[in-house]
Amino acid sequence: GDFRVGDYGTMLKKFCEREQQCYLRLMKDALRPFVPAYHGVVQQDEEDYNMMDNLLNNFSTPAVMDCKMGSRTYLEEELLVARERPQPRHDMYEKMVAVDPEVPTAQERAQQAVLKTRYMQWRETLSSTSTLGFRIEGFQKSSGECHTNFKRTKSRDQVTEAFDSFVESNTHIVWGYLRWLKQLRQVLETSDFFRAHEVVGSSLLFVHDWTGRTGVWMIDFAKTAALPSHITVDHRSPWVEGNREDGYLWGLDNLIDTLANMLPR
Ligand code: 4IP
Ligand code: MN
Repeated sequence: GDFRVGDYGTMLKKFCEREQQCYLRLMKDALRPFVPAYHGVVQQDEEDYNMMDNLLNNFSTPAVMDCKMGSRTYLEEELLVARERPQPRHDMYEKMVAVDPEVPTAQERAQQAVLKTRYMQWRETLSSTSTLGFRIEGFQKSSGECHTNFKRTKSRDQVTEAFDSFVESNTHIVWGYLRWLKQLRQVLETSDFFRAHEVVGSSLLFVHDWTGRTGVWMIDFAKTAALPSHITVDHRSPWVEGNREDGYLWGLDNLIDTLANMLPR
């Protein structure tokens, strides 16, 4: 896969230059406490890797959840490429019909292939990405039990049910996560990095363990792109092609609301 275990409690992720640029900037940004510490590039078996802290280090048999943030999961530049040099994908067609054989159009059926942007848009509307600005990608409980079947988890009730299963109905853990998320939101609103980037396909990694310890970190910046200086985004406005909005804060607001509603009133 794309990951390896590094020495001294680090982890290695397949090198991506865009991601490296993000980590280098993030290490000097107000967001630093909310991302894994970055330790540069290392080589293993002739492959380059970005090296960072393993976020699970200070936990004991942790439970881990990945939530993909934002209302859009592909870059605007991918849309341009799809128009200029369309590359229909058979693998994505297969993934699509495995979930719902009725979805492909007659043309897609004939080609047995779909464009990546079409696939990504379909995944957005099938899940809570388009309605809440985030989606659950998967989680692993401390028992090791994995849950990754969330492609159709869309409504607030479905998302709540999944969160409840992840925290095993422990409101203390929900409370801990809420504190992290509210702090993150405050820092995002002041971050120079966040102001100047379109954050797409990035996840929040939720970690807790039986001691009651919790943590939330931003991960995966392979599709986080620096904005041209004349473009500003607020991360909440709806996306219209060209405005580069990613819906990140809109999603974070909804995530915070959804978790807050799990606490007893
Ligand atoms: C995946 O689809 C995810 O959307 C990946 O995004 C994306 O990778 C893959 O595109 C796509 O096949 P499923 O989750 O439905 O399997 P992410 O890495 O953010 O999870 P990138 O990062 O490349 O957009 P391909 O082109 O890598 O297959
Ligand atoms: Mn990716």
